[in-house]
Amino acid sequence: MKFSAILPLALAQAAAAHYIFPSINNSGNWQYVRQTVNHQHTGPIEDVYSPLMTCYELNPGRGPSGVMNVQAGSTVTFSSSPPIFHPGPAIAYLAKVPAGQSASTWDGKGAVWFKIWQDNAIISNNGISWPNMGAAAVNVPLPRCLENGQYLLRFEHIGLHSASSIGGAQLYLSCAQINVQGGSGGYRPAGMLSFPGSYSPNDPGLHMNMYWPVPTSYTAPGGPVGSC
Ligand SMILES: *[C@@H]1O[C@H](CO)[C@@H](O)[C@H](O)[C@H]1NC(C)=O
Ligand SMILES: [Cu+2]
Repeated sequence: MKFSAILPLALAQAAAAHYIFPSINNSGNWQYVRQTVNHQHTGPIEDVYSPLMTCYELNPGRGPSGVMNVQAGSTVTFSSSPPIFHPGPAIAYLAKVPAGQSASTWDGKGAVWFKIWQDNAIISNNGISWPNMGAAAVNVPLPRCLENGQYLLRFEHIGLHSASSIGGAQLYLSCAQINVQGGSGGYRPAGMLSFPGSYSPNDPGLHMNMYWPVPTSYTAPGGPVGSC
């Protein structure tokens, strides 16, 4: 009888094998990153139309007071707790905080986001994988040519293991509050995006069978990365 009591717990733990991104550059958890709804259950967003797609915030519009000073052209390192467990891309977006507003309180709504980085799939005859698999920390390079000022930095990981069903892709994300210094300016976004708004459940990067037939290419949602 004891075994039958233990088994459901083991299954529950396996089902909860998700992850959160609570800190940048080994700072305190939620010190510079807005605390997310999943900070305890660590589960994903599966409805890309959810208002939670902006920053998955527990208390929208009430971020921590911390805004990390970072240099344009340097790296921001997101921690994953536990390490990234599902196969799929990591993507980083920025949104510039409007004049007169603060990175701690701005809501990040509207077509204000642009993609600055993603890690590209590694494809072979045996299958598709991504460099972030198993990573406890992921480095996001900031472009040298950003405008100086405050931004929200939205880090997203998409678990594609169940993406053969519509709505099966699992989105894990959080937003860090940063103040960019030393930028040369002139960054050219490839497009301005909204979260929610710019992803569709039918996007080929969100609805795909990643196992079979082995994909010959992968296009992440949100369009291309911009350039200097
Ligand atoms: C953050 O960490 C990266 C290395 O992971 C380092 O290159 C960068 O300078 C750090 N930024 C700050 C503001 O400490
Ligand atoms: Cu999971």
